[in-house]
Amino acid sequence: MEKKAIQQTLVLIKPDGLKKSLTGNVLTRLSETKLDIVASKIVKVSRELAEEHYALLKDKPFFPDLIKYLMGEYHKKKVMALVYWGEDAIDKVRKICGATNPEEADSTSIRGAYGRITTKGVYENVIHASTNMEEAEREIKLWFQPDDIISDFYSSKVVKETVERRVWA
Ligand code: IDP
Ligand code: MG
Repeated sequence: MEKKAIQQTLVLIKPDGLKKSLTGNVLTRLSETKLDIVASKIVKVSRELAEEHYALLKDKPFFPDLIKYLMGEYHKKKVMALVYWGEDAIDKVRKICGATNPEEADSTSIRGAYGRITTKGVYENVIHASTNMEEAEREIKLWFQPDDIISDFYSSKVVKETVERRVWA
């Protein structure tokens, strides 16, 4: 049998998922994959981050609404970001997510079970998952810094910086 690749993939539980209290359900579904979670955090998504994340879709007619959706303007201003790691991670996670259009997604998939299309035509489909290894690398590096991830799959370096940052008072 062909050897399956060890991969990492970015998962986002989108603002509709958080608003509808679906975090537990989504994580339970994803746990069926037996993949490892190697990073996770709650993020307040800026316009820059949303636009960078969906940069490949910037010419689509639904892009402005998609950015507002990811920023949480229709739900809650937060997203849960995770990195899953393991054998065939990208396809395993995409399969449980289901098709992009929640009306077409298999009803046993996360998007089929919990997604909807709004009257404005936005696909509120609860979850994002990377489509291929290049996209996964770009997206993981966009959402996480090296020290946020407990596994070293991308090379990193140490730099000395004097930047202002917030610390506990
Ligand atoms: P994916 O999330 O299944 O990878 P993409 O084509 O990368 O699908 O689209 C990113 C997101 O943009 C989708 O998850 C969905 O929220 C939204 N989207 C994609 N296609 C449409 C569309 O035709 N109308 C409205 N929203 C869309
Ligand atoms: Mg995509």
